[in-house]
Amino acid sequence: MNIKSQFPILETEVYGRRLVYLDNAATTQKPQRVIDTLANYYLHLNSNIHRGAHYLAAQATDQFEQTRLAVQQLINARSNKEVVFTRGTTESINLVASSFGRRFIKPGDEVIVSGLEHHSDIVPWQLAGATLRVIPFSDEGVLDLEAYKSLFTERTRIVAVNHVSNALGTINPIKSLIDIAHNHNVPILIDGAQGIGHIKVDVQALGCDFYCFSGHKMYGPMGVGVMYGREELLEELPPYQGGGEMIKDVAFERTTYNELPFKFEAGTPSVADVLGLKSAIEFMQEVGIDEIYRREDELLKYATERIREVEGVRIYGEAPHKAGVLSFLVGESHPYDVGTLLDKLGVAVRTGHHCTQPIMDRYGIPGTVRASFAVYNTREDVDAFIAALQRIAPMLL
Ligand code: C6P
Repeated sequence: MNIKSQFPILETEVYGRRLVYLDNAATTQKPQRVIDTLANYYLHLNSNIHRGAHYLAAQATDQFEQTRLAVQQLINARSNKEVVFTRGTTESINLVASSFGRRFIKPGDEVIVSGLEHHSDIVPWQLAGATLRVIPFSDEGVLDLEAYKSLFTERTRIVAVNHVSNALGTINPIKSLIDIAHNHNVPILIDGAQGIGHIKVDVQALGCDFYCFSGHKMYGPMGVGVMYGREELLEELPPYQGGGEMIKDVAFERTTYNELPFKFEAGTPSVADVLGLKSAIEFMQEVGIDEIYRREDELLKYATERIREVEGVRIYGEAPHKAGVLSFLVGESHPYDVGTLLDKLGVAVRTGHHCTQPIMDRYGIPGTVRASFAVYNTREDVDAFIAALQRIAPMLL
C-alpha cells in the first residue's frame, strides 16, 4: 500500500525543495479520504444534528453517531455512552478537571501529575484548585515509579499522566500507573494526545477512568477530540457547559440534564470534523495500528542512529521505550535557529518548549528542536533531514 500518495499536501514544494514534514506531534497531515469527507459534508449533508425533523439532519445525525461507534470500537470502550466529543485533548482535560473538580476537589486536595506533562494536563488542575504533586523523571526521561507510589496521601483525588511525552517521546508505563492509582482507590486520567495515533489503546484492558485525545494528531481534522470516561464515573459528574443538547427539561426554577454522553455535549458540535475523524480511523485501521507503530519505531531507531553521526548534537529523551519523537539541540545554538535553517532546506520540525516548560526547566534549557514521525514518513525523509542537519550544524558550532 502506498501510504504517502494518500496525503496530497506531502507533494508540496517549499523553497524549491520537496517538503519533508517532521512536525507530526504538532499535527499530522490528512489523507485524501478525510478531506473528501469534509467537502462531502458541506456539499451534501450540512445540517444541525439531533434536532431537525428533515432528511439532511437525519443523515448527518446518523453519521455523527456512527463515528461515536467507530471511536468506541477503536478504543474498545464498553459503551458508546462513554465517548464524548470535544474540540480536542485540551478541552477534554478541561472538561474532566472542571467537572471532576467541582464534584471532588476541595482547596488543599491533591492531584498527582507527572513531570512530563503538557501544559494542558497541568493548568486545568490548577484552575480546579488542586495542589499538584509531581512524579519525577530521570535524565533519560523515564518516570520514577517508586517516587510515584510515595506521592499518594489521603488528599489525593486523581492522577493525570500522559501516555506518550510530546517533548521527549517516552512511552509511559500507563498500565502500571493505572494499577498503582487503583490500588490507592484513586481514579486516573490518561492524556492520550500522543498515544492514540501511534499505539493500540484498549481502555478496558488498561482499566483507565478517562482517556483524552485529539483528532488532528491521528490523521483527522482539527476541531474534534474525544473524552472517554468510565460510565459510572461520568454518571456522577456534573455537566461541564450548559446549553442546548445537554438538557432534558429546562425551567427557570430548575433544569434536568440529558443522559450520557449528551450531558457533556452542549451546543452545536463540529459535525464535519467528527465525520472526518471516522475517515481517519478507517485510514488507521486499514494500515493497521500495529503496523503504524512498527513503521514509526523503525524510523525512530534509524533517525536516532543517524543523528548521532552529526557533530554537536545532543538528544533529549533516551528512554528505552519511545514513540517517534526525536528532541535535540546542536551545540549551544538556540533551537529556533536550527529550526529556521532546517526550514530553508525544506525540513519542517518544531522548536521551543513544546508546551512543556517544566521539562525544559528540568534540563535547564530554553527548548529543543523536535522531529516527530508519522506513518507516511520514509527513510528518505530521515536521510534528507540528516543531510540538512549535517549542512547546518557546522555553521552553529
Ligand atoms: N501538543 C505539540 O506540538 P490539543 O492542542 O488540544 O490538540 O492537544 C494538547 C496536547 C495535550 N497533551 C499532549 C501530550 C500534547 O502533545 C498536546 C499537543 C502539540 O506537541 C501542540 S503544543
